Amino acid sequence: MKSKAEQKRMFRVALETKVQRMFGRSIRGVSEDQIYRAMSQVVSDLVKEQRAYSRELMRNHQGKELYYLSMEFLMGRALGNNLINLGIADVVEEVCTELGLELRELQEIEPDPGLGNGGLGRLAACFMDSLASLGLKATGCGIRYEYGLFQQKIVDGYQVEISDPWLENGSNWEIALPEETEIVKFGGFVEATEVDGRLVYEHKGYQSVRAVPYEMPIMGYDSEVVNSLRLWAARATKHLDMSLFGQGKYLDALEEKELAEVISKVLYPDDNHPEGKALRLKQQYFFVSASVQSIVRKYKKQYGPNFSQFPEHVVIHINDTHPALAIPELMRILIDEEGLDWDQAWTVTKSTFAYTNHTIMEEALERWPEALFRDLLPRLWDIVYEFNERFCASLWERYPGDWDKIARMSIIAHHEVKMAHLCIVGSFSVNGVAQLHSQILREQVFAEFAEFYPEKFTNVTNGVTFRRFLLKANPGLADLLTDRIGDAWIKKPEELSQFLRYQDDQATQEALARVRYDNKVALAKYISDHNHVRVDPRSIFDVQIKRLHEYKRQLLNILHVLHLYNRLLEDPSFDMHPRTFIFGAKAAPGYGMAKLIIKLIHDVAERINNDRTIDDRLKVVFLENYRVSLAEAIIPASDVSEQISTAGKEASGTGNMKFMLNGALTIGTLDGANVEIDQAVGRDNIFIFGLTAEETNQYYLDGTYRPYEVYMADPYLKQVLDQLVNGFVNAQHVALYQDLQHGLLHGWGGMADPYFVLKDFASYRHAHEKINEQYMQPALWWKKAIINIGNAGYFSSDRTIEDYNQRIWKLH
Ligand code: 26Q
Repeated sequence: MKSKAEQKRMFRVALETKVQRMFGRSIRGVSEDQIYRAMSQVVSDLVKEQRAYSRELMRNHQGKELYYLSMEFLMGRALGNNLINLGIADVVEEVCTELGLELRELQEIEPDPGLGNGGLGRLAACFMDSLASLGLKATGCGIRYEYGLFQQKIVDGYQVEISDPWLENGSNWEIALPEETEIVKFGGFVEATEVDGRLVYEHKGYQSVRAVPYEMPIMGYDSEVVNSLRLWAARATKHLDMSLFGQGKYLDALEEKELAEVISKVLYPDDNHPEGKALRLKQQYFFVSASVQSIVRKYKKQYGPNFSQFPEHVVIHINDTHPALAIPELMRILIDEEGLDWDQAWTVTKSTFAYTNHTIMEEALERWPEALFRDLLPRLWDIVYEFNERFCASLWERYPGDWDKIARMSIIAHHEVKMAHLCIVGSFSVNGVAQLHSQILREQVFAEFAEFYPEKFTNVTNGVTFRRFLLKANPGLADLLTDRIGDAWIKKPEELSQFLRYQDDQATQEALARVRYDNKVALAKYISDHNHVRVDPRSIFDVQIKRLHEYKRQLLNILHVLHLYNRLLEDPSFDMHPRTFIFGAKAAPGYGMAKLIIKLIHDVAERINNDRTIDDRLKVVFLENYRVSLAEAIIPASDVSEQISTAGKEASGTGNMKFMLNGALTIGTLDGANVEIDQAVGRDNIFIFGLTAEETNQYYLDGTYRPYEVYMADPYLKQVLDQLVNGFVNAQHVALYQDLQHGLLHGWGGMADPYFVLKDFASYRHAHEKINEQYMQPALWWKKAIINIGNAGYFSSDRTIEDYNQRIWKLH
């Protein structure tokens, strides 16, 4: 181990040399952007050295390897994370100071790659961190989107989407591997011929696309294993044929190239809502086919062509149904290319795949039209069809004559392929992402499958990486923890429970309050720079940051804010600690109601923030372009975490865990992982309100919910709902919120207020009253914050990965 002074000297020399070699100038003569580029190159060199060493170690590794297939990996910026994982963050910080630079500012230059929408994509990224940190061999497989999730601008209170060309200036964190290109085939037809008494299938008349892998090395914290995130880019198979130019066909050739490359062009911006477009299906097959082909190729190279051992060396995890085509794709490769018969191929396949479901909502389950599927993937269609025939036959044996049940469980029905059914039948394991979610899957959504395959169903509660969301995002708190309980918590999350000993210690409570205050000052500065609103760091920072969705109920939050404003205006004795409500959320571009709610938040903010009569006691801020790096800035500065989804709708939530870990107190419904957070901290240390999942489910079944009656019976609620349409919220545009209000009170053909915003309003209001009372008692509040931090260990993705490994993957 080199001394710190030596490490500093070496890093400084490496950086200065890199600057000279890249730009032909000395470090004094280059811009901050150029220094970032040089520094990221130096750090990426170190990571690659480590990776080479790790691969040497692993060369003869015979154990099982995990492939984690996901359409999304929402990785966040790499520089700071890699510095931490290399163990040189403070060395580099000091070198920067010597050079008159701010490491924090350099980090801000890195584009934040948005290769995911929200929870599902971020979970995949946390898993990559924990797998490497725990020393487990794993490869993430996904798509190298040229454009990530759109960047959000707010114009006059409305969301405007701007493209996100995150690769524009190249990336230092990836390694191109064109020699490992795979070919993916679309369209055409299948011809079956008999050869030596067996049917051989040939795919003809197809179009092929090249899949070129780019690997991003994934370092763990304090671990020798460096894993890879393998992202596939689509390229045309043929180069532009200049001879076509003379024939006037140059444009046709160009068009063909564009058609191939469009596959990996852009991430679909839908979250919890399947968009049934042909291009989306192409994306799915593209990355799944390339991944499975390369997995099989690597297996054969290492173990030869005997596939009976395949499941002992390979486990493929599919992150929701988006990569479900991997199942028939493996069947295809084993049968058509490796010569196995159906039963042999099926024996291998059904022991290879594990599937995680991330959504409860019926309407969010993926289905593909038969015609689209068959035209685009004719050979896979045949396989899925056969697969379904055999599955239905087995159902018939178990439930003879029960046609209705068989029709409900069938993979293909009403000319659609149900991807979740394909996953359940084709995997050896099916899991939900929080206890309540898994229970709902077992008892409601997939009840019939759980009866048929009881042994497959399990739960693995989600988790988040403490390295990014505490150590990196909140260095002040990390230092405080390490000062009190040592630094073992970074690798052993359960060690955080040692911090519980300090819950009544006044010095620790005050130190925690100071850390929070400093973080709030920093966030207040950000808000003042970006929103031109002055917020008081002594006010309660009450935060809701997540995708905008009706079920997540940002509407409930903003209606309550409006209510508080009414109280301040009307009741001079209203005793409220100053509050700052902070929102961050992107709406899917096609989701009109979600976009309207963003506008409503802005209209309410505009009205409140400009009202001098309330003495700055209430502020509302919408932070534009919510993304991973912004989450890292907001969460450590948050006092209150809003986790207020309609009970039974949020599969787990993971933001809830990040807030808890940083000592914010949760106001939430008994939904998703909130249920387990409640159990971990105890009811005194969380603000629970609202209907339970059982109650909402009962209303859905019996249809007795009457929001209009709730509205008429609660004058506070009536007031805010009336203000939506009477010009109070937006005097210029009175009609804007009429539809919204109508939907809540009467519905649009369907159920009125299906997310129970009105029904939960009163109990939400009361929960907020409790927050107000308790925040004004610092000894009580900070004790609760410490209890939250001390009980967060369970919600580490290290624990989640250990659970997956024990129950499902069984890696060594
Ligand atoms: C599907 C087809 C076509 C286009 C888009 C999609 C699509 C894309 C993203 C469907 C769903 C998603 C994302 C789902 C998601 O993020 N779910 C969240 O997963 C988290 C991790 O398990 C949970 O914590 C959240 O509760 C859940 O909402």
